[in-house]
Amino acid sequence: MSSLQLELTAPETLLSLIQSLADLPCSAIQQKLNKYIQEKTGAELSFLAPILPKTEEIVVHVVGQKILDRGLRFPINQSEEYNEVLNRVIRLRKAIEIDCNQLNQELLGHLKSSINSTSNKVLSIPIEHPIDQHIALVVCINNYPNEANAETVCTKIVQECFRYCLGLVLTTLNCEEETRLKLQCQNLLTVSRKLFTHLGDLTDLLREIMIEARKLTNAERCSLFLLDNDHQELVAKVFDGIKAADEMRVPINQGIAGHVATSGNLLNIRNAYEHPLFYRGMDEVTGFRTRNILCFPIRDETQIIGVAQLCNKINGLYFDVCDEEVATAFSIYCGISIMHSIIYKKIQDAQARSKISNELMMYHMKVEEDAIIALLNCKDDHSLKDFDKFDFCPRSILHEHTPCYTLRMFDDLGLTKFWRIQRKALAQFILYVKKGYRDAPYHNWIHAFSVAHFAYLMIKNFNLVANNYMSQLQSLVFLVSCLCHDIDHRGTNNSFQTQCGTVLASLYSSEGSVMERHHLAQSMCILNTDGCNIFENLEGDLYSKALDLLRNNILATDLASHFRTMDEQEKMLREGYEKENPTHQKLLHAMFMTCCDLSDQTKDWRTSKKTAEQIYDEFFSQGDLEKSMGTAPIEMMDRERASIPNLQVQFITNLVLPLFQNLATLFPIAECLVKTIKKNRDIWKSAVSIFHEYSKNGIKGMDVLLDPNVEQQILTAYESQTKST
Ligand code: 7OY
Ligand code: ZN
Repeated sequence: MSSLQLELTAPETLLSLIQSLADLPCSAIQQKLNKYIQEKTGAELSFLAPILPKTEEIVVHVVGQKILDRGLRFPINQSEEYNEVLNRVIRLRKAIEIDCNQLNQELLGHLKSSINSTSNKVLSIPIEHPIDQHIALVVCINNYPNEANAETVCTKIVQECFRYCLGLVLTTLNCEEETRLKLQCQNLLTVSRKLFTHLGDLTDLLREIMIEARKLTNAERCSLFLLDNDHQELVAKVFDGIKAADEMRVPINQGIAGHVATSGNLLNIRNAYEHPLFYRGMDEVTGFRTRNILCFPIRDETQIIGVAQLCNKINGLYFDVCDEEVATAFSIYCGISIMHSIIYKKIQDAQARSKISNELMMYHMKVEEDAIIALLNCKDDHSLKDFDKFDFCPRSILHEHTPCYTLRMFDDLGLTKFWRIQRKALAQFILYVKKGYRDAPYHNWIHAFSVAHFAYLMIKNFNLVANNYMSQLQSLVFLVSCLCHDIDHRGTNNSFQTQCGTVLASLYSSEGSVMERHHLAQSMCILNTDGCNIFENLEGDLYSKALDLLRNNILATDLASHFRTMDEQEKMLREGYEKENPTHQKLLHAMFMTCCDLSDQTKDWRTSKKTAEQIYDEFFSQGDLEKSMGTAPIEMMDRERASIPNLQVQFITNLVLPLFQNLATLFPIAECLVKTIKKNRDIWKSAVSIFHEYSKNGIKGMDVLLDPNVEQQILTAYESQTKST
């Protein structure tokens, strides 16, 4: 190169330059441009320093012909001298000549290795973006010819070159920045997947987090602190990949980590020893020399839960904006996975606690060995005739004899023998189930016993097993289901649980049938108790089949479920029951369960009345409870408003009667049940006007029901009714 040309470059020269740039990666483009500029201006070295508008940093990728391992990034708003110069160049839109030593250290290192001369002049030339004022490119040239107007000529040459090439350079740069971001995202996703496989153990997870954080940012060391809000301290459980012998605690207002924890802002410290918050003590003890630090907060959805601290950028002077970006994104994954891990641990603890309290409960529920022996030795000397007839009333059995009669039902149906059930396990199971019932007015053990008795009656009188309406397994589970179906009932219904947000509702309300799911869970709990598992001997898939049947049966006792399937049941009976059809079986068994549950209405009038007393006692207690909580109970549960005989007539007409009429279409001998139900309903009908008279005198339904004189009045009214029709 002889001397600088003042005149403009021939268009062909620039056009062929552009042509040679087509479809090259950005680094190659920069190499060609540098070569062109060096040749044209006689500069010893030149490089492009594009300013990224988003992050306001300068990135140098190529110096002369040398492609750097990684882009040198430095923010233009940082108060280093070189930046001052750059800022002036950008602000004044004017080329400025400076001394080499004013350059950024790291950049200077690269320049020094590429130039021979000792002259250290640097010319920074702004390249203006034609549209967006903010984007400018700066090209620096070192050691250009020492001529009077060299500065102006160089600036002209460079600016002219970029009038043609800027668009191409910017587009390629943008494209490469996008690619970098895409890779960064992919990296983060891979890392997050890794983090989510370590949720089981928080220490494991924290160690993994540190390893990944170091890899992502190329850091020498990493420490992680969790915030202990109660003590206002930062706790390092794992320190730099090595499990600390003792957890290290730092007050929240101390040091760099403390500052980040309290301010919530990321801190990128280029020179640790110059930073006022840096504590040298640690380095002095460990012999490690901290050069720079990238420290960032880790949050859950609302607050800061910890701080991560990265030390010493490997193959770089300090952490750049890219590292800051990665750290910020990474910290989000950390926060989520740490929170998940903590919640996971809490769940496990809760499960363990629940298991322990279950064991405790079972321990205190424990039935005495003597009671089991007594039950096993009980004789049918209080033998009852007609125990297996539909008009037998199980409520008439002495309460202390009920376990013995329960055992007798299993024996009488041949279930104990067929399934080779250990008598001791069965006796213990029965006593546990009995203990599982509370003494609610209606939903107590006697209800369970009478429901089971009706199942026994159906199996026996309809000959369900021999007539292929049921398998031996279904028959066994049917009886067991009835015994268990209301276990631990609290005398309040499902809508009460949901409305009051009881613990049971929080467990089951999303699935519906809150109480029934609880009855099932309690039954499973007893089955899982030592010595109680009467299904223990069931082989192969019979055990899980039994549990499945138990579940279907108990859930079917929710009247809401009955109302949902009623139409289907009727359709099935209209179109003909198919014994081998599993859907039909399930529908029929559900119907059987409802029949058993409402079977009190198939007994004599005294039973129907006694049942009503208990049910309204329970209903009105719930109503009182609701009133005390400030909500209005439904009429049926409001002792001030409920008209008992009317409710009974409706209940029997709309629910009980159709149910048993359906039963009788399949089993004609059930016709006697329908007859009794109708009679009970008619007696309740006769009671309507009597209750009405009393209510005129301000006497409430419950008091009328319990009045011994009323019983005779009702029957008299009924008899005169039947005579007249
Ligand atoms: N006889 C009964 C129940 C009145 C054998 C329950 C109700 C109650 C009424 C609609 C629904 C209910 C109503 C059983 C028996 C047992 C029925 C569920 C109840 N005579 N009730 N009753 N159930 O919720 F119109 F409480 F478990 Cl009166
Ligand atoms: Zn029940």
